[in-house]
Amino acid sequence: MGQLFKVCKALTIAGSDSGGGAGIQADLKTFQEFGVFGMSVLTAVTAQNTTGVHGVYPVPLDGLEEQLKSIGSDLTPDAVKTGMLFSGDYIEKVAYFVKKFGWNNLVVDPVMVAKGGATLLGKEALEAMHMYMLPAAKIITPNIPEAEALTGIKINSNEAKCEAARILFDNGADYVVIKGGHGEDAYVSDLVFNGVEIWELADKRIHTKNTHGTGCTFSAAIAAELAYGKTAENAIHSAKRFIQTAIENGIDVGSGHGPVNHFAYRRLPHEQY
Ligand code: PXL
Repeated sequence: MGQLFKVCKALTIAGSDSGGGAGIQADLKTFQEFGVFGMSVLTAVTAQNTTGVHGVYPVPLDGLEEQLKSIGSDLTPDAVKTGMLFSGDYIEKVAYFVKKFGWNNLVVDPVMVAKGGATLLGKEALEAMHMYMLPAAKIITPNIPEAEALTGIKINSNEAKCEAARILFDNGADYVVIKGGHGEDAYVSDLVFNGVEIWELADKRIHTKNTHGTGCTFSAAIAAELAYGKTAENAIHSAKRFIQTAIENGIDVGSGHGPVNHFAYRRLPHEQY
């Protein structure tokens, strides 16, 4: 007779990236690397490769609902992350079931635009993000353009970044992580705020075009660590190490913006980083 193992479980609610670098695919690969059992609820399918997004096809809203119920009625995730939520209706639906099933260990990656500029969340959905997702979030992980869109603040100084973090915290997230990847400095500095303390996580900027899936992978790594019962602080720190290694060891597939390397952290000898 086979043995049965108890495992920690994480759920991603996001879009599919046929190219395998971002979205659901990045999330499941990341969960697997952390040894967490991964589950997925799809909001939309993108037709995509390393050269860009060639089409976005939403899953029907009742299909989204059935997926959420299927997970909630049986599988009890230890942590949940959201990525591409597509539109306000989809956000409302997701938030309703997150609350109904008591999924409190929630990481919200407020995905809005793909690297090539394709819209993954309509502007009209910002209101729903504020009303439903931010209050439900344990951790929110916007990049600078997303933090600007969510707060209406132009982030052109450190003070503005802190101000944006405070607004997002006041909106209901327990931890705000504003990622610094979109800057130009030699160091990428992510700002973390928990309502009491504000601190920065810095590491050297890697000059590479292979950064596709960075945001998805980072938030999935946080969710994986939360699924193990790690504190938010420890989960964020560990995810930062994971994504730094994944960017440093990007993989060479496709002719455009290649993906980060999801298996680098586990497979490379640790002396290398
Ligand atoms: O990285 C943001 C993102 C999230 N989800 C899906 C995507 C992308 C970027 O391309 O395709 C499905």
